[in-house]
Amino acid sequence: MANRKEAGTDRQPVEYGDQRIERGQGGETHQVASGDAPRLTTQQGIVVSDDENALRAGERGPSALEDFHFREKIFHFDHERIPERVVHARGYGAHGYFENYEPLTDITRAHPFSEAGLRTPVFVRFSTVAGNKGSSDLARDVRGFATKFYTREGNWDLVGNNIPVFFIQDAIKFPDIVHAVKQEPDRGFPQAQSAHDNFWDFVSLLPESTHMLMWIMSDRAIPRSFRFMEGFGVHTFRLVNAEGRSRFVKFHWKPKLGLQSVVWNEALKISGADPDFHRRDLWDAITAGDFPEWELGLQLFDDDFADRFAFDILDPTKIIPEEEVPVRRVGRLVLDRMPENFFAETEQVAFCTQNVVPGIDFSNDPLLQGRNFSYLDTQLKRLGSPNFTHLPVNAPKCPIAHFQQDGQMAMMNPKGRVNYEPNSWDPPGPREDPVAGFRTYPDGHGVQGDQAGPKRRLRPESFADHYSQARQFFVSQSEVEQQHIIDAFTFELSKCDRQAIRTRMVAGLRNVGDDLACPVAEGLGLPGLPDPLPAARKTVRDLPASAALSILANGPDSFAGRKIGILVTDGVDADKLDEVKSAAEQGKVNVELIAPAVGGVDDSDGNHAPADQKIDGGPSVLYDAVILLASKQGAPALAAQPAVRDFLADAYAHCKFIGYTGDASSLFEAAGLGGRTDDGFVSLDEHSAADFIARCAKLRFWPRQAAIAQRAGTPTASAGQS
Ligand code: HDE
Repeated sequence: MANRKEAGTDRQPVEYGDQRIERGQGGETHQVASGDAPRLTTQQGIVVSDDENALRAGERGPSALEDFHFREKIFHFDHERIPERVVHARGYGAHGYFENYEPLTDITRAHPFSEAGLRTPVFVRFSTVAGNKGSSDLARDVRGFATKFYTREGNWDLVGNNIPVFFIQDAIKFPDIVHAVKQEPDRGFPQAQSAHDNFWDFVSLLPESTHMLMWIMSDRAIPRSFRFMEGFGVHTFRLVNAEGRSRFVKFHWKPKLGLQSVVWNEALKISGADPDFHRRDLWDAITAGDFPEWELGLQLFDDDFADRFAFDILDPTKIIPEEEVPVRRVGRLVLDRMPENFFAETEQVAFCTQNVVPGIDFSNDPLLQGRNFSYLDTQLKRLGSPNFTHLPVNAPKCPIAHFQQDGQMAMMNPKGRVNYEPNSWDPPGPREDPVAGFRTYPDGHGVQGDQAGPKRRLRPESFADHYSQARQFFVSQSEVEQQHIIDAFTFELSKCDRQAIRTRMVAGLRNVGDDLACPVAEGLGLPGLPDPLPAARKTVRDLPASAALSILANGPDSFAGRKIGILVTDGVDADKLDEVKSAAEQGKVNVELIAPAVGGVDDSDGNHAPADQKIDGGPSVLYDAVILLASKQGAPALAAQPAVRDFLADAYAHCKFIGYTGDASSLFEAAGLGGRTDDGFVSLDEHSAADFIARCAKLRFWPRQAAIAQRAGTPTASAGQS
């Protein structure tokens, strides 16, 4: 019984600022509750005396099973993870609101569209599709754009993507496309990449995927950030007004900042330099009060249009060109608040395509119909209980009353005796309302009328044209963008081991056009051009180009919201630096200082300027444009650093605008750019910083791309046109 010590008696106080710290006999640090710091407890509320040492029989003896604090802590930790989403595992969310511009009651009775200026709270989650939860933001992939509207008549989930079409026409193929794109099952890699045999094997055997392939091989699949991409509901939906009249609708989100993407080589490097590039961008913008906005657009059409449109409006591999049905902008989405806890909100948010409210209804798109089963089902797997709607992020913000009860983690439990209906109790509990309630649109005429018939597994013939809109997409791109598509096909197929897969894919691309297939075949070094794959329908080659499909035709008219990296050294010209900073502030452009040490530099006036990045932590791929303000004495040391040479060589290769002062221009030589300067290089001795920023509104100096390709002698879009 001797030697028994009381908790805490073997600790010594340590001086450490104003914190109460004690040092244990093994040298471990104990932070003790004092001042504002509350006392640490277990989940059961028992105050903890020691969180550094488990209970042991003797100082060096075995641990005791009765240590409930240790066991509870480890038990909870062991169960911290929930299954990641089978697709769209990596995502990032934010809160905000949808503000309606004008009443749309003639079109829909959905509450968010009922009044001008009405705000409906929303939660939006952006995501990549194929990668696991910890993968890079910059994977070449579709981006999810899922919006939960907490309307006064229940939750409406618009679970869309940043690409308006999909790979498949029938939900039954979804497990196949997802298996094919995710890591191969024997080796467990590659993840977050479509550049592997299984993916290309599958899609080269699935002609209906061709249109979507065009989009994901375009720069749409490597957006600059979530703030600069469009969103699409993809399927045709219905809007229904109070009189029961219905119209078809396709939903669009248009970013206020215009469209912008990175280039592929940049994406590869960003993945290394900052795999969280997109989530950081959203976090930075929202926490700085620069709230991203999108406008909601509707393409509205009726049965007559559906009947005469060249493609089936139920086919999710087709768009309706904006030139044929204009997009009417009806409101704006503003994201203005980050979640307080990533797990509670972004991870646990459960979107379900089946969540529609009165005034919105489904079409018979077979993909949408299949999704309506899948999303509810997957939430049970992920969140572990049918009560996932009790979680605050999923709970509707309107009255809820029903007789569903119990289950794991039931937190909102009905009171009283009655839990069924009909009943004769008083109070009776909730009852149905045939007027205010959701009523399915009695779809039964026009193209939709064909739905009834014998039960068969039959794809409609009207879904059989797989190539015409793929071609339309290609011809709608600028030359720069066509080149990127060619490069992307060539890159991805080069990662396939099997020559037969590469060849089959090129054979499929021949149905899109030889202006695409030839340079890809040449880039792959195929021995010859394969015969085109037999097509179910001949490609319509003269569908008109649509400007809405090009990223470059839909860029911004200013550089606002973008970021400039400024390379500085000791002795940086204080006036120039001030000028750049204030021009950037005026233009709502963000800047970061990149210096030899993160501690910063002393400028020419002897003032200290702290840096945001050390040079190798701030490569130019993280910026939309760069400025070189190295001083005459600082430039030679910079020129000797490989990271600085990469900084410049990459900024050049990625066609960025480069501002510089004469003192810093010696760096060009070091980066191998001597004699290569073009109009994308802007001397800040001759031009003002404001002028530089105004030029940057073009985002990139694209003529450089052709000049680089010409020097390298790489196959180009024009190769197949000869
Ligand atoms: Fe999804 N999809 N999907 N999908 N999808 C999921 O639901 C599914 C499709 C989309 O941020 C899953 O909660 C099927 C098209 C987004 O939480 C799952 C089919 C479009 C998100 C599922 C599709 C999407 C998902 C996995 C073919 C664009 C992320 C986790 C019929 C219009 C939502 C989850 C978030 C997530 C099934 C096709 C968009 C398994 C069966 C087309 C944005 O239910």
